[in-house]
Amino acid sequence: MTQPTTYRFSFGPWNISEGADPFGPMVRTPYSFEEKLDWYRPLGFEGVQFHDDDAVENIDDLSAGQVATKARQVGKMLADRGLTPEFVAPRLWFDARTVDGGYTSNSPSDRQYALDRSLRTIDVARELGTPNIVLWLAREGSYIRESKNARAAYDRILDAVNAMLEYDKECRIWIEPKPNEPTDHAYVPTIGHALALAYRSVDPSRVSGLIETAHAILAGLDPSDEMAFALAHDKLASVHLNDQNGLKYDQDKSFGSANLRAAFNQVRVLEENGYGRRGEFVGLDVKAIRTQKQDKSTAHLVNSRKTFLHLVEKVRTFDRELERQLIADRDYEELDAYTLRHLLGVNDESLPAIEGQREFSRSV
Ligand code: 3MF
Ligand code: MG
Repeated sequence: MTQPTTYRFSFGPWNISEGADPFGPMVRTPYSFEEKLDWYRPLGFEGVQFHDDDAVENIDDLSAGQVATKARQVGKMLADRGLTPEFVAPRLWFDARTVDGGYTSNSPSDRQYALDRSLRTIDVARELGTPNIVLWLAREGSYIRESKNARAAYDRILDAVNAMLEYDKECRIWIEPKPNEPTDHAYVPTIGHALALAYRSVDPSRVSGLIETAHAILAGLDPSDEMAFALAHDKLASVHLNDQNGLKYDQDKSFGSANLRAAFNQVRVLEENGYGRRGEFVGLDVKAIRTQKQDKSTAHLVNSRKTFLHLVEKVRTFDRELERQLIADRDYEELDAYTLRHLLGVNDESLPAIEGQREFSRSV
């Protein structure tokens, strides 16, 4: 029998946030980057996810040499704490030159900025000690359909991916699809789109996907099925587990908070397909809710990690023989009911003990 997977967890420094939203300011004071790094191990996390400027502040104002020096220093800060850099993502949605998008901007000089910045991100990743680059294509979309040529946009995204692959023969690109927000519609909304781009690239073996629960839900899709699709292509490089209560702004709720059963199914698909056995991290892209007090700024991370591990236990204790029988009998109604009982941690025998139910069972 193969050993059970020991899961490793990761998050990014932005996941310890201060509660600002479009309607109000911060409600907690920021912790320094070093303070955040000090928390990883005690909270049960080993992997650190970065935006390029999480690692190297003011990256656009520094020379290539300065960027490399700073990134090496951060790499040392990680090593000192027993932490692993998981990936670096170019933050292509903040600068004035990315107002109309990065790779798909209508301005050639802005597109050039986006590419230059992405190559700089690869330098940061190399110095930090990871080959992995995440592309969350934040503004690669439009608010007004007629303002951009969607067909050209796909070519431009592909050109950027290819230029990155050619710039560094070791780097790996993980596309994190999201269907909307901040743009109206994004050009790479689902994992299917991301992997189609991967196969068209100059080196498909180095391009794969990162699936975020909330992003799949916003696309109207089941996150576990999206994960299964990527796993079937051996292209699930990482995950951003969280939760999302319907079609709203991107909520980044704690994992399992809105739909425990969907969370169970994500864990099920990961566990059944050996996700994590080759070192893949369980990433949690969860946000502290605005009402949290300062000293509880990390509870959402701890809770999400615990929920994941409880659900691993639920997957491992699922009655496989019963499942096999019910599927063979095509009794999906009972499979549904068994799944709910299993998640509730109850069995049918416990029902008569509930007052009122006793009356009910006697009367029928
Ligand atoms: C946006 C996201 C982002 C990305 C991050 C890394 C704030 O919806 O999920 O997190 O995950 O920028 O690519
Ligand atoms: Mg994310």
